[in-house]
Amino acid sequence: MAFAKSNRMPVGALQCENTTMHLLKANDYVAQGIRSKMQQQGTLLINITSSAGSGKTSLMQETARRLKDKIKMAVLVGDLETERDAVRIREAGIPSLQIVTNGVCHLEAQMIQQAFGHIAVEGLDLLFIENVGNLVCPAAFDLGEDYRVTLLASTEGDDKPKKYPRMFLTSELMLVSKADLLPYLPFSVEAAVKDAREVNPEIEALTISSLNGEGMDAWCNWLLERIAAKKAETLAMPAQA
Ligand SMILES: Nc1nc2c(ncn2[C@@H]2O[C@H](COP(=O)(O)OP(=O)(O)OP(=O)(O)O)[C@@H](O)[C@H]2O)c(=O)[nH]1
Ligand SMILES: [Mg+2]
Repeated sequence: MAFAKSNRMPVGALQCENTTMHLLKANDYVAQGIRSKMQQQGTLLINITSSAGSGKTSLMQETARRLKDKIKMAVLVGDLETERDAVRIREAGIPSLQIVTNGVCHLEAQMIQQAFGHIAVEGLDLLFIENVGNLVCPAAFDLGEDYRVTLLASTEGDDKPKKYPRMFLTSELMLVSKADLLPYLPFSVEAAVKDAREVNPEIEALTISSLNGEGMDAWCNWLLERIAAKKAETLAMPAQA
């Protein structure tokens, strides 16, 4: 007897759950290797996440313009297709490598590991990973980062932290981006920060605009403080035999 569509169980749900567990265990193992490599060389690793189009690449370009003469930095950037973001970042004056995921909606640690064979990361003070634009899947994959920074654009609506809680739960900093548009939109920064802190009481928040420069000094200082702390940690480590 045929079942009504609404009564059908999702096929394969349990198998999917197990597969994901194994995949994530393998991912975490590789991520730990990346973390220890970055620790050895004193490079701060930041994973930048957000929905598609929230301003990640624009932020990478603007950060490069402001910091490239002070520190050594590079960006790995993930997208389903095209080299466009890496080209934009290189035009801002720093090395960038595009990781084309061929349809995969997030970056995995093994992709970062492979990328290390194609871009010089030794001696960097700061390495950004611009993740694929997606507030869901990238939240599950540790890339060995020191900090996860999530952009929430004023154009997306202030209700997103509770709707996509895992991303905000696993982030240390939320950047409310496209702040130059706030006067024209029904977006409350206060409501977004309140929601994000109900999900993750520890999350820090800054309001930024890559277009008019608002909040960029605070963002660059946030980075420079953490770069200095990472260097100090590496210097304090016992020398390798
Ligand atoms: N008004 C305004 N527009 C911005 C700002 N930052 C980025 N944009 C615009 O938003 C659009 C998307 O910006 P991107 O930097 O490409 O966003 P993204 O998050 O890298 O996009 P994906 O990599 O495709 O997920 C572009 O048209 C940018 O010009 C900003 O601060 N203010
Ligand atoms: Mg981008």
